[in-house]
Amino acid sequence: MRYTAAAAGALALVTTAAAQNVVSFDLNRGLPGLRVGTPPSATLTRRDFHAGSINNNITGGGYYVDVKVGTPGQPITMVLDTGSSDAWFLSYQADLCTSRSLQAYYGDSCSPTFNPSKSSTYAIKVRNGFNITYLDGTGATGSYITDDLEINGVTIKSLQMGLATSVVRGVGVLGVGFPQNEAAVTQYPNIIDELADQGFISSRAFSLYLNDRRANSGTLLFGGVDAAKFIGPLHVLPIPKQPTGYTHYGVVMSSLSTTYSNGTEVAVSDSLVGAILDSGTTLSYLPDDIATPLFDELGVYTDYQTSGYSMIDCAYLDSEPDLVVTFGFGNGQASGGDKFTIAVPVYELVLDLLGGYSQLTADAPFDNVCLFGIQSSGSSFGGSDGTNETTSSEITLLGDTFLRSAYVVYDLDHHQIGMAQANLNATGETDITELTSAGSGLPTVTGVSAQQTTAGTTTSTSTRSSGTSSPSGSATSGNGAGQTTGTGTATPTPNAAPSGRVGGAEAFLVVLVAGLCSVAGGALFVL
Ligand SMILES: *[C@@H]1O[C@H](CO)[C@@H](O)[C@H](O)[C@H]1NC(C)=O
Ligand SMILES: *[C@@H]1O[C@H](CO)[C@@H](O)[C@H](O)[C@H]1NC(C)=O
Ligand SMILES: *[C@@H]1O[C@H](CO)[C@@H](O)[C@H](O)[C@H]1NC(C)=O
Ligand SMILES: *[C@@H]1O[C@H](CO)[C@@H](O)[C@H](O)[C@H]1NC(C)=O
Ligand SMILES: CC(=O)N[C@H]1CO[C@H](CO)[C@@H](O)[C@@H]1O
Repeated sequence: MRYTAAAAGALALVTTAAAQNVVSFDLNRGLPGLRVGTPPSATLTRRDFHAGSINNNITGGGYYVDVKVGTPGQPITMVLDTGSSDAWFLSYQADLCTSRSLQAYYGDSCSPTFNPSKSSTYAIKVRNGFNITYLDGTGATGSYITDDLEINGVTIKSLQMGLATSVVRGVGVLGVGFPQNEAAVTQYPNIIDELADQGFISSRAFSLYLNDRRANSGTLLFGGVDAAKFIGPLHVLPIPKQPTGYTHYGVVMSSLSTTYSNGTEVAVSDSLVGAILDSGTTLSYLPDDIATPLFDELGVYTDYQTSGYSMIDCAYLDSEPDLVVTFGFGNGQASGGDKFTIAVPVYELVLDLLGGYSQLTADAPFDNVCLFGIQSSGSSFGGSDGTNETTSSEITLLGDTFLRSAYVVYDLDHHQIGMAQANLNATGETDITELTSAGSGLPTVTGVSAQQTTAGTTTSTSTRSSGTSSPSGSATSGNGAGQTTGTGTATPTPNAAPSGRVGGAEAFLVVLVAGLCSVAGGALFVL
């Protein structure tokens, strides 16, 4: 079964100090069911092509968690998604899982399914009440149920989840977003709420470390932050509130640049935009006016004719190991958060997955064609009429291709994001600080002083910490020297952005989320 690649990794326990209320487990990286079968639509419009046919295949899959549902526990694998808020999995009766013709049609088969009649703790919550639609146009419908969910030896009792009976994709989703973004008519306590309510963690917060593209697994840590896995201080960004409340993990992105090995930095953008951190999206998406100059700088070619995908010369996999794309965040003020940068090596953005798609790559101006890890949201999420449409949604989604270079703390209680450059392939002891809901924000935590396993990659990021959002948290932890030294990455000029534009950024995020709702029925998810 093609799916087995996704479920291959075993759950691995990460040891944590016994006194701490944290729940940690490994994430497995792998391929979702490949979808190279007949596309759902005979006419390959750009959007259909993107969403319905080969997207999962060429983007290389997502990050998976292995859980058990019911009593006795039935093993289930789910995609971890910070961009949505419902946990759901496949019923053993799901249409896709029971129909060979549907499997052929969607080019996918099912991961392990759930049989409610074999669980003594199962109950129906809202019959036929589950209906989620993701940004890529796919979705799932079924019933909301309650049952026990076991993750890494911790059993959450009676968690509300979706049991899908109609799906187009053979794997469920573990949404860890704000409950306000649930697909349900009536909001309910989701997995983050229940972990806190049932006393497993002291704050509705978790940390995500996806790790190097070439590593097989990352770590999801509920209720804590691990200072061994990032470099320098953990920077704090407020999550902008939306008219409907806190719905997405959005932050203010304030600059984008490229930096060459000789130290030359080329500014690509200094616009303030609202960016959504979305682990359920394998690529990253920038608005056209930021993506286009970046593409020009790196010689990225866009296939406007068929797929809309942007592609890069595979030579970048090793020709320029020190070339980085630098993402700036915050505006140094309370409204926008600490000003700092995250450096993403260009080789992390070169995805060698297009081998089977020569029809897409024939016109590229280079011989070895790789998918670029950053796409324009204009070309990818545009209309669905198959024309060379102009941008209809200028969204900024930072997916796995960005998130692998960052360590990110999602704090739902304080409405804050903590972020720092990831210490890739971190080995050895963890250095975990428990997160609590007390205080006004995330604690001050400092990671290691430098990337621990490799030389050659420019990873220094810190510029300065804003005094304005200083949290009053208690714990301080870390085993490294606090200050990073600038070794050639971009140093955004403090106060370069006029303060008045922060409002613009937030307004943009409002528009952006509203736009997404109209496209996607409220849920944000692309695989
Ligand atoms: C699910 O919601 C979508 C969008 O609102 C709607 O088009 C569809 O008919 C719904 N499906 C079911 C089974 O209710
Ligand atoms: C991380 O480990 C992988 C192999 O597991 C290796 O290919 C990669 O170069 C390492 N990355 C760093 C930054 O050390
Ligand atoms: C640094 O390298 C880039 C890319 O190779 C080149 O365009 C630029 O002119 C170089 N700058 C200096 C000062 O050598
Ligand atoms: C589509 O739009 C792009 C960007 O404006 C342009 O470069 C390209 O030539 C257009 N392609 C077609 C087929 O019109
Ligand atoms: C990542 C991945 O599995 N890519 C595959 C996509 O499909 C083509 C054609 O079947 C394969 O050659 C790739 O290996």
